[in-house]
Amino acid sequence: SQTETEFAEFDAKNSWNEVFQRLKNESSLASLGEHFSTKVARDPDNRRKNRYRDVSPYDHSRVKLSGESEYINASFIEVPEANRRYILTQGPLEHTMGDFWQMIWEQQSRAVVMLNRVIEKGTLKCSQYWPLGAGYGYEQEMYFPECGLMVTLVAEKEFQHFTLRSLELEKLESGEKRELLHFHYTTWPDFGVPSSPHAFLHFLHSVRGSGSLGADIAPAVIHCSAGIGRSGTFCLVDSCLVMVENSGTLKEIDVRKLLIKMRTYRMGLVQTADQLRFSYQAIVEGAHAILSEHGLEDIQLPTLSWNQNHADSQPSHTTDKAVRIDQNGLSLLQTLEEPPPPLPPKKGPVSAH
Ligand code: PTR
Ligand code: PTR
Ligand code: PTR
Repeated sequence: SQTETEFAEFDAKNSWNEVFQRLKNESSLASLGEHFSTKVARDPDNRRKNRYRDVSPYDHSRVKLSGESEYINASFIEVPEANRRYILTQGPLEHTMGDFWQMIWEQQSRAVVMLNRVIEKGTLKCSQYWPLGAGYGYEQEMYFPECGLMVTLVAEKEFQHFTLRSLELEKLESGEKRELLHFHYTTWPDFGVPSSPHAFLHFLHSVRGSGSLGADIAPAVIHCSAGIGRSGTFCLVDSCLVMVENSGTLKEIDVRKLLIKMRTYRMGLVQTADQLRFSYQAIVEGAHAILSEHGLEDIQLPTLSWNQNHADSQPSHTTDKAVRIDQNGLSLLQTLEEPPPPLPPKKGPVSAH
C-alpha cells in the first residue's frame, strides 16, 4: 500500500522533515482566502479566551456557544470519508472552563478525550477543569456558575497509559443529568509521540469500543493543550483506521491528503514531523491488526473496567463494570475482568483484500 511504501521510503531517506514541511506548505495553500478567516478569534473581546496567540479556530468551522459571549477556541472537524465528526479544542483556561462545559452540554457530547497532562515540563498546560475527587483529597464536585453546571466525579480507573473517568453533569436549573466519559491519555508529551503505537492503539480501541466516536451520537470533544498537535494525530489515526475497517484494505488511504483536508477545519493538526511519522506507524500497525487473518478479533477491545468506589479511595468490594455509550446513554454493563494486555505486534505486509 501507499502508506507502507511511503513509511519505508521516508524512513530510508530520512526525509520526514522535508515531507512534513511540504505538507505544511500545501496546507497553507489549501487554507488561503476569506473562507479561512479567524476574525472572531482575533476580536479584542475574545483574544483572552485563546490559550495560544498562534492557534485560532477558523470562523467557518468554529463551535459557537449560545448566548452573548459565543466564542470558544474549538472547531468541528468533519471526515465524511470515515463518517466521523470531532470537536477539537484547546485545554480550557481558568476563565474558559465554564465555556468548555457549556459547549459540552450544548453539543450533547458524551465523551471527552484528553491527550495532555495538566502540568507538563513544569508548566500549566490546561486548567484542572474536572473534580479530582476524594482519592486526591479534593471534592467530588465542581460547580460552574457561568453555565449553571455541576460536574461530579462518579468513578475512576487507572490503566497503564490512561485514566478513565465517569463524570455526571447536572444542569442545576432543570435538574437534568447526563453522564460523560473522560478518557485521559497521560503519557504523551507535547510536541512528542506516545511511547509506542501499541499503547496508543490500546487507548484508541478503548475509546472506540465505548461507542464514543460513533456516528450515532454527538461528536466527542478531543483536546490537548493547543488542541492541534496531539488531538490532530489522534483524529488522523482514528479516521484512517475506520476507513481501513470499512474498505478492508489500507490501499485506498492517502494519509497526507486526508490530513491536508482535515487541516482546513482546524489549523496545525499534527505539529511535528515525528507526529506525522507516528501517525503512519500507528495506521500501518493498526491496519495490520484489523486486516490480520483473525480479522477484528485481533483488535478485540480492551475491556474498560473500573470499580465504582475508586473515586472515594475506599477499598472497594464492588465489581468492575464495562462501559459503553449508545443513543440511549452511557451504560455500565456486565461484570468483567481486568483489561487484557495491549495488542500483540503484527508482522508481515498488510494483506491486499
Ligand atoms: N504562550 C502563548 C503564546 O505565545 O502563544 C502565550 C500567549 C497566549 C500570549 C495568548 C498572548 C496571548 O494572547 P494574544 O492573542 O492577546 O496575544
Ligand atoms: N465491533 C465491536 C463491537 O461491536 O463492540 C467493537 C467496536 C464498537 C468497535 C464500536 C468500534 C466501535 O465504534 P466506532 O464505530 O465508533 O469505531
Ligand atoms: N504557540 C504554542 C507553542 O508553540 O508552544 C502553540 C502550541 C502549543 C501548539 C502546544 C501545539 C501544542 O501542542 P498540542 O496541540 O499537542 O497541545
